This record gives sequence, C-alpha cells and structure tokens, in this order.
Amino acid sequence: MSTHKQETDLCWLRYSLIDEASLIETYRTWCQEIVTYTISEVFQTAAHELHGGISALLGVAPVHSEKPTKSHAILLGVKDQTTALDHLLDTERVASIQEDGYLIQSVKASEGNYLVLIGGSDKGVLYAVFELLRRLQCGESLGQLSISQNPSNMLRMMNQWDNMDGSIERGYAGRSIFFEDNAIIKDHTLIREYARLLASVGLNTISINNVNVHRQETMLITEAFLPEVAQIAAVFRSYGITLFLSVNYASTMEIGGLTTADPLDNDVILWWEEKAAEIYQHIPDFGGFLVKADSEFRPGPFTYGRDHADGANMLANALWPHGGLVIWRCFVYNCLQDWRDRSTDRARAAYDHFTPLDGKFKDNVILQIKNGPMDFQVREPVSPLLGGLRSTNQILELQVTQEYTGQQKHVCFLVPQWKEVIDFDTYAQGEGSTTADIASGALFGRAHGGFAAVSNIGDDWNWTGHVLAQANLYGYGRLAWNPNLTAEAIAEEWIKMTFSRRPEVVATLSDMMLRSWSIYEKYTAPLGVGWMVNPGHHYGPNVDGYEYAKWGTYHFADCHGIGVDRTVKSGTGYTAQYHEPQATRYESLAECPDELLLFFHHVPYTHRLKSGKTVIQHVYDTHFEGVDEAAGLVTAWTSLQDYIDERRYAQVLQRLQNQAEHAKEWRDVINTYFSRKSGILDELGRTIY
Ligand code: GCW
Repeated sequence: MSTHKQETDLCWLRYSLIDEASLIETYRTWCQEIVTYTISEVFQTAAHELHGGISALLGVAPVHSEKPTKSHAILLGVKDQTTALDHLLDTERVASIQEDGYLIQSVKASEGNYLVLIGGSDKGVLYAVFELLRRLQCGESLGQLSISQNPSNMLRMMNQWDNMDGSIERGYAGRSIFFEDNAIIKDHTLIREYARLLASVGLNTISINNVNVHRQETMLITEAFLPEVAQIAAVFRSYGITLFLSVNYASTMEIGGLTTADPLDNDVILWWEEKAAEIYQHIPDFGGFLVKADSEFRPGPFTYGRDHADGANMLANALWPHGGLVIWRCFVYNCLQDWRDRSTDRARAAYDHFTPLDGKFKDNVILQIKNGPMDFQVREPVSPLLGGLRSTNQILELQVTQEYTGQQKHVCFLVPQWKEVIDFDTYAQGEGSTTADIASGALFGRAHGGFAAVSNIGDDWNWTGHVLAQANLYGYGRLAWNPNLTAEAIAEEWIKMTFSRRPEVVATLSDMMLRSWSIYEKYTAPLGVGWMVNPGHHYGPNVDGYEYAKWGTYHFADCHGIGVDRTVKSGTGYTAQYHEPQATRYESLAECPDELLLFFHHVPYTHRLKSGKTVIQHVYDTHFEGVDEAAGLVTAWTSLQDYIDERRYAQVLQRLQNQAEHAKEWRDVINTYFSRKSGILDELGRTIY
C-alpha cells in the first residue's frame, strides 16, 4: 500500500505555478486576501483549499482576514449568514442559490474590488472555491466573473467496488485505498486526497465497499468495524461527502443469528431497525444502504417469494427515522440461462422486474439503474427502464472503471458515451424527456435522484492505472453536477488543469481523447453486439467467449449472419419496452441506427448499412481503421513530449504503445473469425488470417 503522498499524483489538483507573467500578476492582485464570514468544518475546508490552491498557483500566500483590508479580496460566505455582503450582491440571484449551489461575482465597490463567493451552504462555498480555482487553472480572467450554479442532481455518488481483503472488483489501478488484509486501513492520507478529488468535481456521496458483499464486508455494520467506518465518514464529511455502505441482504442470517431474511418477518424487521439505530449512533449523518439483491448469486427477497419493493421498503423503514436512504440496484437478471433458450432475453430483465413495482417503493428508496440494459458494453442502447418508471425515485448508474472498455490499459474517454446516454430522449413524457431529467427527478417531480458510478481508482501512484483515465473520474463528476456540459468543454478544462494550457497540448490531447471511444469501438465488438471478450476477466478478444455461456450474452453468428433479434415482430419483443417513436425506430431495420443494428436485429453479413457498406465490409474496415487510429494516438502523444513531465509522459506512451499492439490482436481475431464464418472476402484484399 503506497501512502507516500509526495509520490501520489494530484491529478487535476496539481496547481502548478502559473508561468505567464501578465496573468500571474493580475491574479496576484485579485487574490491577496481571503476574508471569511462564517465557520464550520466544511467551510474551513473551503478556506483551506482556496489558500492552498492560490499559494501554489501564484507562488504567494494570501492573507486571511475577518474583513477586507486591501484593494482586492476574495470574500467567502454562506447565504443568509453574511449580512455584511448583502449590499454587494443582487438579492434575487442570491435567493436563487440552492443548498449545494453557489454564486461567484466580481464586484467593484467603493471600498475595494472583490470576488464574492456565496454558497447555499458551506458545501456550496466549497464547490465555489473549486470552481474559482478551476478558472485560475484555465487562465480565465477574473474581472467580470458572474457565475451562478445549482447542481442538476441532488445525489452525485461514487460507488467503490472495494473488498476488505484489499482487492477491487473490476479495479485496474492497484489495491484498495480503504481496506487491506480484511481490515480498514488506518492511515487515511489517500482517503483524504480522494475526498478532495471527489469534492473538487462536486461529488457528494460515496459507498465504500463492493455491492457484492461477502462474509467480511457483511460485518462492516457491526461494532467490530463501525468505529473505524465512522472515522472514514469523518474524513469524507469534511469534504461535504456523505458515506453509504453496501449491505448484504441476508445480514440477519449471516451475522444476526436469525434463520430467515424474509422482509415481512417481524424478527427481520426488528433486527434491521436496531441495526440502523446502532449505525446512526456511530455515524449521525450516515447516508444509507446500497443493495444488490437477487443478482448474480447475491441473496434477496425472491428466496421468500417476496418482491423487490418488499425487500427495499423493509430496509427503508429501518432507515426512515434517521433520514437514511436505500439505493436498490436494478441489475437483476437470470444469470443461469441456457444458451439454447432463445426466448429469454437478458436485456428485458430490469424492465420486466421493476416496472410492475412502480409506485410501490417508499419515498426513501431510490432505484439505481445501469445506463444500458446489458452491462456497460462499449455500445448499448439506453436502458428502457429509464423512462419506464414514473412514480419511483431513480438514479442513473454509469461505470467509470473500464471493465469492458479497455481496463485502463487502453485509453477510452467515456464522457462522449455518457453524453449520448444522458441526452437520449426517452419520450417518457413526450419529446424532450431526456435520461438526464429522469435521473435528476425533474421530469416526474421526484424527491430524490441523481447519478452514481463505479469508481476507477486504486492505490496506483496515478490513481487510475492509465494517467488519461483520470479524465473519466473528472468528467463523471462534472456531468453529475451539470449534464449539459459538453464532452469538448470537459476535456479542455481537464487538460488545462492536469497538463498544460499550451494550445498544442490542448488541441492534440483533446482530439486524442474525444476520438478514443470511437477508436476503441472500431477495433472491438461491432455495431452494438457487445460481449466478444474473454470470459471472467473481460479483457481481450474472444468472439465466442460468452456465446455458449449461462449469462444471457449472445451474438448468434453463423455462416449467414449475426445479431440478436429483439424485435416484436420476430424476436424477443424487447423493442416494445421503449416509448414511441423510439420503439418503432429500433424495431425497424431501415430506421435502426447503424451503431446499434446488431443489438436489435439479426441480419445477413451482406445487409447494407445506412453508411452504404455491407455489415461484413464494415467489420473489416472499422477493424483496420481502429488499428491505424490506435497507432495514430502514439504519434500524437509523442508530439507532446516537450510539454509533459517525464513520468506521466512515459507512462502514457507505454500504455498507448501496448494499446496499439493489442488493437492488432483484436483486429485479427475479429476479422479472421468473421471471414471464416461468412466466407466473404475483404473487398480491399487486406491480410486476414
Ligand atoms: O459488470 C458486472 C461485473 C461484476 C459486477 C456486476 C454488478 C459487482 O462483471 O463484477 O459485480 O456487473 O454490477 O453488480
């Protein structure tokens, strides 16, 4: 476990000294003094971050005062607690700030020139501070700042899949920063640094253990561990982040001495009520439980003939008196399917399980829904369950860890993929019913909503295995705060903060990143079909790896064609889970978008795509292109050598070189498989084995 702080990369919070002379001079003028108008723990964090950030960026430490004494000052306060500042600001704008929101306003007053940062709460001030520091890092001018922001999502959550033995399920960046040898790590240095990273992009909730809750993690909610869990909660609390735990649905049996976990059993109900009270004794602001039940061999209410509303509501009742939430995952499907059975369609499962329960969940239950109906593939349609529920709180689940997208050995900037998900029009309430508005709760006026995502960090010096994978963590947080940000804007600010503001760095690197998802898609599984990976670890090509498996993950390739018929007309009927006009669009072979064709339809290899190419030629062309483009990433990166520090330059270079090699493996396996299956030659006569 590497707790050498100096050696740990600070990602986008590097705060390198600004080297443009005129810029630094203006900034120094503006940032001479920090004036604070309130005290609380998070407020102090904010003031401390501001002080540290400015000192590092400008090479001069600002002074702290209780009222302005200089020509320029930064004033920090919480709405309704800063009457001294009222005359400087527009009262309507201040009134519009919500709890986590903030206002940043540059004000020229007779007494002096001020940058006023007002938060809706102390957390809002913290977010305002990170926003101001971001502006400085991006080299923006301060004289005319007028920013008012409220987050779109109330819950902006990170899910760790960390196990207490120190391993991380689907982790590609070292070991856990929370656990080792079945214990909680006592040195909180990395946890604190992580809390900073999360808060700096506006994230406000975290679950620290894997949703697959094994024996040891089941005991996190016992006296053996709660005191130490409370210490971790305290670290996060100082950054405005609320702690959740993943719990084992069968805890009553595993650790409670009961013989059942039936949600309607009185002893079970009582056990959880007492357990909740005990947890809140240790952690008064505990967030609640994250639950994976009846999924991939995890226990759940189905065992007792109960449904998921029964299960979730029982836990929600126990947490209710304490203000806690139950976040209940919808990743429920038959993982013991027979591949010969073509009538069962895994893609249908979440919708089929949960839409009949709409309206039956308590107000403090939130259903967590993966972005796609299958499982974080490089390309999937948006889950129809997002849009299928009107009277239930929902939270969108994304995967920052790159399980199926190159495992942080390949660069794959996922923000463009997430943007397609959150901008998708579900038509749940007519045109303009985006996933973003469903997740936030805005579309159906729900009390709770937001984004959750599986983290991609571990104890590697650079946090994410691949330095460029830091951008996914950054981008996730930024989108959870504001889903309207563009992928381009997120990439640009991340590059400026993490590497350099030099135009050649920004232009080259953002081009690399913005194309990286498409490049990855080109040399891997084509046209939305997914799953052509090695079973178990999911890295590298294996076309039939999941074809005869029990997981419900098939492509049905034969000598004539490929794809899954999910139409109502002749397939599994999955397309009917969408609202019109999306249902018709996916049902129709002519209208279905090319990139999702094989997700929805089984077609001959000679089927012509909208692009004009046949399916088989598309497979060949994209695989050759993908390899060329992966090689191009290496060339692009080497052009930046002079502008990037040796350590990060070398790390990225090595990963990109490996990626370029591995892309060839993908190309050759996929092309060879389909040329042998179809017997159709590449029109351009390139080498296929
Ligand atoms: O993506 C799959 C992963 C499992 C994971 C599961 C889930 C935590 O392969 O490792 O288990 O999804 O989301 O529950």
